[in-house]
Amino acid sequence: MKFIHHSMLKQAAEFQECLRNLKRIVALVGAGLSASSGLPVFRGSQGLWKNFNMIDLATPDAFYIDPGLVWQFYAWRRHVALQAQPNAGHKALAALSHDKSREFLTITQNVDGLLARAGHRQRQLYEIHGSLFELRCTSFTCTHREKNYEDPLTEALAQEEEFDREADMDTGKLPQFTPTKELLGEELPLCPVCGTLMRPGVVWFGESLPLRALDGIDNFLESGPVDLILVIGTSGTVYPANGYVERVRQLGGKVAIFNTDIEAEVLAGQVADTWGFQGDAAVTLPEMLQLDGP
Ligand code: BJW
Ligand code: ZN
Repeated sequence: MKFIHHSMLKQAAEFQECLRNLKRIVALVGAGLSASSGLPVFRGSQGLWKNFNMIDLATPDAFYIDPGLVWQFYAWRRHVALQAQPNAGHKALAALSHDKSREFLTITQNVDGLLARAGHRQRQLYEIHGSLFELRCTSFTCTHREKNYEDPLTEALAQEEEFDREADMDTGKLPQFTPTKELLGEELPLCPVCGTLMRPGVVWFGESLPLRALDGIDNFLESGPVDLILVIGTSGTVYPANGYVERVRQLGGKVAIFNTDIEAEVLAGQVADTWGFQGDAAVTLPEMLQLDGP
């Protein structure tokens, strides 16, 4: 539609004009930023793993009931993330984190480690939902936690051979649903200190977020005006991450949304102090931050 196209160009020009003078910037990142690196998002038709709902698996209850199932889910996520490469969107944020003329902070809900691998400055990167590559002991009396990039984590957690779409199409084979195997305690990651079952170092529903990260973010928000929040590839459904958008608005900051799916009013430029850039964030973000070339 011509109208939308025109409005998008207008928003882009206005955003880039404004961006020059915006000195304190926050980015709030969600699964959509890693989508074009091949990592699935949580909500919507894609948010499935072997017919299980990804949201249901990211809970303490699921782990309590069937740690083997939940570990297979996370082993698969680790495997996919390790195979994936950071995209131009990750790199654009990484570049912004090195821009000495601004104060910048990224709050990421993603646990895939791709922003760090893109070279984002660690001190300005807050992984508020933890990391796929951190493991911690589930014993109440043991404090062991470790960084771990091994793939597979244990022999039993090795990924089955992936379905070779092209080869199998040639032979007329159909993809088959593999029932998830039952795993016993000894086949899962165990604590090297006390032998208890370990768990992924991520934040599940009902769990509290890492206090150090929340404090670091609060410090930034309280130590001066915030000019802009970039809201990238997130459905904004999860508390407390979603609260940062309103907080920045209340501090007088503007909002720029990068998503494949944006409300019509935002696209039409009818929401005050809000820009919307519809499309793959790996394309729109580097374009709007103008960091993709000379
Ligand atoms: C693209 C794109 C492309 C696609 N380019 N864009 C009522 C009952 C019980 C609890 C609560 C309640 N009300 C509130 C709560 C608290 C709860 C909560 O928020 N629940 C709501 C869902 C209702 N929050 C918590 O429990 C948090 N803890 C907490 O609050 O503690 C205190 C407390 C305890 C108990 C009660 C109340 C308070 C913890 C939240 C932890 C969330 N954890 C997960 C799993 C992490 C580990 C893992 O990765 O496995 O975090 S859930 C999952 O959602 C994951 C994500 O980080 C998070 C956000 O998802 P995200 O990133 O937004 O992804 P999607 O899929 O939702 O959206 C993708 C977006 O990208 C879409 O918009 C697409 O359009 C877009 N997109 N492709 C650009 N190429
Ligand atoms: Zn232990």
